[in-house]
Amino acid sequence: MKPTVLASVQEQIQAELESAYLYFALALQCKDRGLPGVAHWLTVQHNEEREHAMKFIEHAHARGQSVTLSDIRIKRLEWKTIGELFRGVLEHEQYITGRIHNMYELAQREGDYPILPLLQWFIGEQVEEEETVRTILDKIAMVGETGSSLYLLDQELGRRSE
Ligand code: OFO
Repeated sequence: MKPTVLASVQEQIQAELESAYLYFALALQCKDRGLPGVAHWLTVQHNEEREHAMKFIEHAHARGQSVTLSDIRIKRLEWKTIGELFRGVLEHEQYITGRIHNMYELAQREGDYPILPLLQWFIGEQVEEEETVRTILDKIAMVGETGSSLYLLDQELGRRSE
């Protein structure tokens, strides 16, 4: 593997683990604020992010590379309403999408063909992730985010499966 591509994989493993940490922190905040369904949704998201990190780790290992972890940079997301929370989640996912696209461009430039199918998978995954969050934001815009609307939304998000 070219050192530049391996470095981008290392950085992305870190970014995925930082996403996991962010969503877990938000899940705990939601639990404290009486939103168990949103907390569940975010915990499932946290698990997915760890799986994303594992996909990159397994790819590096399959190609005989070793992976080391650096310190987690803690990203904070300030929110008062769940609309603010999910807008922050969408922004974060758009940032991750940009990173994946940059990795794809780099891998193509460097002629690292073996990683392209994995990155292609992530490109599709990011489309799905952004769509899921946009759908939640659309619902919030439609029904509001207080009182019984918030209660029902919390229930619905609590049904997310792993
Ligand atoms: Fe790993 O997709 Fe979200 O961050």
